[in-house]
Amino acid sequence: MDSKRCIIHVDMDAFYAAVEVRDDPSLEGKPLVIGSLPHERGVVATCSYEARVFGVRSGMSIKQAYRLCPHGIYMHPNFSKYVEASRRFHEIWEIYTDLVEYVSLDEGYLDVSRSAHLFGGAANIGRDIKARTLEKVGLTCSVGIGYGMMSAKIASEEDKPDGFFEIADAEALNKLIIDRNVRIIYGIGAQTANLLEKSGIFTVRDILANESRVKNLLGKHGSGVVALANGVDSRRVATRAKSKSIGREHTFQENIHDFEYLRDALRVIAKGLSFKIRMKGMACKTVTIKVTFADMRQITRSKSKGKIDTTAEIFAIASELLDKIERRPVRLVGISLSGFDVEPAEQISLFGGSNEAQMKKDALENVMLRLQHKYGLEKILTAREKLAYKNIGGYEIDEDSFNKRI
Ligand code: DCP
Ligand code: MG
Repeated sequence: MDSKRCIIHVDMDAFYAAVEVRDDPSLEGKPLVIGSLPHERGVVATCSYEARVFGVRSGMSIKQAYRLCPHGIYMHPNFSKYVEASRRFHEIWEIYTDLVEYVSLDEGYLDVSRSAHLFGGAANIGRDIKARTLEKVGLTCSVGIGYGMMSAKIASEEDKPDGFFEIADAEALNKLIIDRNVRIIYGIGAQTANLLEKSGIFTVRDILANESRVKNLLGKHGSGVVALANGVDSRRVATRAKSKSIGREHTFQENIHDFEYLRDALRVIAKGLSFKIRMKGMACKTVTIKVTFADMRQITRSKSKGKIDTTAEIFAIASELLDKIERRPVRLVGISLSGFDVEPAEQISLFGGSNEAQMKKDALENVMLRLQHKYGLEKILTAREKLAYKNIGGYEIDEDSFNKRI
């Protein structure tokens, strides 16, 4: 399993400085230093690339920066602006996957292993993120695509600013970094690098030629470093804890007697839920429907199957469960999905496969999913769903509305 991991690392370019330039175009092309002012005590938070030419760097004392770049423009940071910008491009990232690790305001990892095929591949996602971020937030970023987290991060640094770089596999990584300083390896900081240098180990090549020595020198840290130097990188994108169940429900304005009407509501809910879990690259085992009758009595009915993720599958089960419920006036229906410890569907293969009809159906649903994503969920509905949508009177998608991300 897990043969093809696909990780994207995004890092904004000269982040604080870029926001200031965006908001005041007269700063464009100038050496801009964000941090303390030259007469204050303090450091450089960041600076524009024009200031970097003079040797100014993040973390440097502002006095030193001033010596290097006396004609620069010096400004205090405006944190609230950076937080707001960050919120906006995080929303763009979340279009493509829910597996996001937010490293800082301006940097994050996206695990798109399971969703890349929905968007025509990871490279397309990377290009899309760059274009949307520029268009919607007015900022450039650098995107790295890797087969693991370290390769993605190295890739994003490779072509900065406004970069785009891909490292397809361990071989490509090896080629790129073999003669670089050991500090390119994730987890090797100044101290570790020093220790290695004292043993004559300066480059990745030196690590590979001295694996057991490195392991001895670095103790339990050592085998991880050696593995990474060999391109073996299994670190996971650390997202917030996965939920045990995902559900949506709808309360009707008036009690419903017509079960066909309820079925329509379930159809719309099923669609939203399918969309949601498939975007996360998830599938579930159990579908539960919840019904609250007019007298407030509530019941749930569940059914489990091997692997469920499409609208049709969720709806079929929900509909079957609905049939078993006594026919009394209803004020609320909902569906929840659980049992996410199941491997999602394989990517659709264009080359054979035993069940061609099913594959075609899946392919169609994937196209739909992409369109929904692009245009908003409720705009792309099948005729039947359109009717259902209309029938239940503008069903409100829950707070995770996908439209807000468009
Ligand atoms: N930052 C800071 N102090 C530091 C380093 C960074 O306050 N010592 C802040 C300012 C940066 C932001 O964090 O704008 C992001 O840090 P990066 O290291 O990603 O640097 P930049 O985005 O500014 O530049 P780059 O284009 O190199 O990513
Ligand atoms: Mg940055």
